[in-house]
Amino acid sequence: MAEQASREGPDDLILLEFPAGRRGPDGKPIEPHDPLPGVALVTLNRARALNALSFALLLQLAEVVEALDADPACRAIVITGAGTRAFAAGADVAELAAQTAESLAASPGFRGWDRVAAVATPTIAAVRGYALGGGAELALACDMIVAAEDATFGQPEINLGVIPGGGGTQRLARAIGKARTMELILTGRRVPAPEAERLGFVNRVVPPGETLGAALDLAAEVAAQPPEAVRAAVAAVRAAFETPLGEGIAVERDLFGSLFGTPDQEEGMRAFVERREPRWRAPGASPAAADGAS
Ligand code: CO8
Repeated sequence: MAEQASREGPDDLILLEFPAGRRGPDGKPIEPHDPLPGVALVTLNRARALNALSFALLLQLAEVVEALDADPACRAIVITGAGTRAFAAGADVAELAAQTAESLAASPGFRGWDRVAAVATPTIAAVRGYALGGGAELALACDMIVAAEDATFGQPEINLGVIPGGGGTQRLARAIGKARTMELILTGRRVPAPEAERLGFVNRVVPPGETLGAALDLAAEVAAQPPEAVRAAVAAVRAAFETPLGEGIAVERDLFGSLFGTPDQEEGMRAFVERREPRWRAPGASPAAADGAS
């Protein structure tokens, strides 16, 4: 997948642009294509249904994101929704309505959120419009969220007689605390982007047309950092959400130690001593390539 890849058939549930091209202020790709090295753009492509997350879409999403994760050329992944109205308005309610407890447990699509959350590559959600139910949960499964001023988050499942099932009760509680999470999940109230930013689960709020460009620029900044250190940092911070403090600190210490002897650590510290900028491996370059960087 190291070469530029893009799938743009109208029936594809997921579009992939890798490397993604830089966007102009209107969110459209700059011409000629200005690739952002190491950055992949994954688009949920069901705009007519407000990018509702059908099982088929979730499965394709997980497969595409995992394939990117396995590609050393990919250093950061941006996930967004097609169109301007929604990131994703939730799981596909028509499809959900026909499910049973057994069929849900057997469905591979159900694990889509966890599979996205589990990739080692940093992920950023670029959210315009509605991010509701499973859509909000998908954004929360990403490592960072860049939201448009017109973005709205919410867990409206209570209005359907169910509860969040894509990790929302857990990830939201860890992100903003029990009381706020209880309120949002028990009332189904929608949260506008500026409030989401104040609550602390959105990184930044930008004018709608600039959302994708801002997310891609953030991804490019991350993609330009030392790759092993980035993956270690991602794993360590995520551990804070999954382990008690003592265990998380042990995870951090192990990851810290594991970086010693890597090209990143050697180049980073050598550059500091030599009073120059570090030269990190370009996306796709082998670890050996960094040895010649000094
Ligand atoms: N599922 C299926 N179709 C949807 C969904 C959805 N979640 N959301 C919107 N659509 C479709 C509509 O049916 C409509 O299709 P059509 O034009 O063919 O009738 C089209 O998208 C446009 O939607 P609206 O006409 O409703 O647009 P409005 O602007 O009037 O309203 C809303 C926009 C407010 C976003 C409204 O569409 C809405 O309330 N959508 C549902 C939101 C919701 O309840 N989401 C939570 C779903 S449950 C969930 O996510 C559980 C996650 C865990 C599942 C784990 C199991 C796998």
